[in-house]
Amino acid sequence: MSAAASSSKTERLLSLYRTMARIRAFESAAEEASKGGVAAFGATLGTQALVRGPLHLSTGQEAVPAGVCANLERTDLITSTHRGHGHTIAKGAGVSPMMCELFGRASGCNGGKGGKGGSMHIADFAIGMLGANGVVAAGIPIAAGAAQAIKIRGGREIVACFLGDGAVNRGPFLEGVNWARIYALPVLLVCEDNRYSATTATAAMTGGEGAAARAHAIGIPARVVDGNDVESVDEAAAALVAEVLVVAHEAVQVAGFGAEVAATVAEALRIPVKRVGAPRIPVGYSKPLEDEARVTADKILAAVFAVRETRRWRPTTTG
Ligand SMILES: Cc1ncc(C[n+]2csc(CCOP(=O)(O)OP(=O)(O)O)c2C)c(N)n1
Ligand SMILES: [Mg+2]
Repeated sequence: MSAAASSSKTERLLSLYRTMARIRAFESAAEEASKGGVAAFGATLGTQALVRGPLHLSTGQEAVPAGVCANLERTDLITSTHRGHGHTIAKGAGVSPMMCELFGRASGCNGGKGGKGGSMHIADFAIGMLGANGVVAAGIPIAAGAAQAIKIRGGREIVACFLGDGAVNRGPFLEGVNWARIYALPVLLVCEDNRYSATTATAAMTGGEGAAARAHAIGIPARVVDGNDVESVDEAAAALVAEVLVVAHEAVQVAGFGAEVAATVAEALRIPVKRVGAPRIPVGYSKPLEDEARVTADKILAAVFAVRETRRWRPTTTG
């Protein structure tokens, strides 16, 4: 390795380490400030603690936000989980406004709503942090929606979506990830697999091989790296960000029956469309058959409405 390459590698590692140290310091301070005020840390009535209410720390998980966010631009966006402090710091938020947010002060980082989000809904739109989220997996459709907006605008930003290993068992994971795939949206999904879903071992409630296997099944390239090794996270994030940008500029393929409608929708969303072959007519399709089917459908509908009519609830008169 040349001297220049070696010094730039040292600079990179120092910068990653600084982010990790900053996150750890913030989490330690938040824990200290919450003593007596938060259930997990011995809440007492009439407490004078500065942080009150829910507080979810990410102590020990610093390498993931540091390694991922080092590959994002300021204009890129992130969504987060209920443990959002580390992601917010790594994306570039100031720690003082963040701590004010935890203290419930108007000077908190949540913009015009400063102090109302607290730990679990911490956000900072100025640096592209769209919010921590108290609902497991809820950040995924938000990330897909934000990425759809970027695509409609013709932007080149990406959205990094942090999720926990517990999120892969919820419906929004399938819906959000599938949506991102079919519309080739610029989303980087980052699953922080700490083997637990809060207090429950994730393996005991997850079928199959977990997040990466599920991503593969939906057609998304995935890598598994050691989340304690910031260099590995950094390298994987760099490669995946590049891949996301390529995929995001890929045309969606439409083919077969209904292809024209799909193409019209995609074009309205300014998504490039590639038509694959001519629309196929289903075997056995013919005009008389279609007419017959329509008559049958009308009869069924009429029957359904008739049943509904007879069963309509009417208030009983008393007295
Ligand atoms: C929809 C929903 N169900 C249940 C909960 C309660 N809950 C809070 S954290 C958590 C576990 C989340 O696990 P994971 O995504 O792995 O995150 P971790 O706590 O490990 O960081 C659960 C079930 C919730 N917040 N939202
Ligand atoms: Mg977990």
